[in-house]
Amino acid sequence: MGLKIYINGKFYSKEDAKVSVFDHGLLYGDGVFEGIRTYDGLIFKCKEHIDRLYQSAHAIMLDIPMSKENMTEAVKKTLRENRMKDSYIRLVVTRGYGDLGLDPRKCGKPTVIVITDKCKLYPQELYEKGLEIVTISTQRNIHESVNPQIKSLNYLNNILAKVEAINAGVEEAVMLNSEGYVAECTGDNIFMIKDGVIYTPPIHSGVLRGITRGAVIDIAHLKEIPIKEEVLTRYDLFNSDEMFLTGSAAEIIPVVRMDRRKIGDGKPGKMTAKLISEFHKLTKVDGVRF
Ligand code: PXG
Repeated sequence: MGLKIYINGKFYSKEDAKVSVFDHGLLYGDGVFEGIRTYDGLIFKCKEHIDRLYQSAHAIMLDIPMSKENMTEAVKKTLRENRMKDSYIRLVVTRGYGDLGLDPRKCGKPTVIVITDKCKLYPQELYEKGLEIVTISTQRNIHESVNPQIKSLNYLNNILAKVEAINAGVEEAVMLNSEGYVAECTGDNIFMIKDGVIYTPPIHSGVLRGITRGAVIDIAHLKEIPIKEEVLTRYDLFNSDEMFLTGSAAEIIPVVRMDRRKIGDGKPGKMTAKLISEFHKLTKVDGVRF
């Protein structure tokens, strides 16, 4: 049995799962999405992801034509249909079928898509050896134009940054905000540790309020590890003892080099390892069964 993809209440094979060329999700990137993980039959931080999807939609005045409960059911149903216990879910809501103009009023009904796939983490080797990252020149979107909190289908800001990272021969990029302070990576939040304190940029630095970021903050509080949301510069990162990135796909991944500077002793740090192990414990309990 092949993969089944949910579109507007029906299941389609991978080959038949298609949307119209008049869908404003395609024409303008007009829509929102979520990336969610499941671990051994549990949807990790399910409520948080569903809530964020509806908040993104609300911010762009997109009325999702179903309740949060029904959306959660659609996700569960898709997971059961595909018999996947450990997977990556892509939940997409587009403005829907319209005409060639921008006007969202021309779009009759949003398109709701649920795709489940195998988890696509970075190669295991990078979790063991740590990642190298570079600062790139594409600034993170400013909140007055496209707020980084909106997980919209328009990810060109992040893709341009990713292209710069790839051109530099590495996998991830540090994006700065318009004031030159550290914001986040292309699909991950950024953290550093200095003298036993964990630091991450505050939301007003122009970052997505990552759900994995939130989980790390919760773990730190629970384990009584000091954690601060503080405006950070590249200098702070260069001189940190440990660094790591967080995201639903990447989970927690250590960073060992940034802009050719060694971070700490150039190996994944001990506190990072502790956080990774606590995070894995959390994925076993914090979720909704499907
Ligand atoms: N920042 C940005 C800009 C993101 O898009 C994160 C941080 C991490 O947030 P969560 O809630 O996942 O902890 C994201 C989300 C991918 C992929 O396939 C990942 C994201 C977005 C798009 C694609 O790796 N991460």
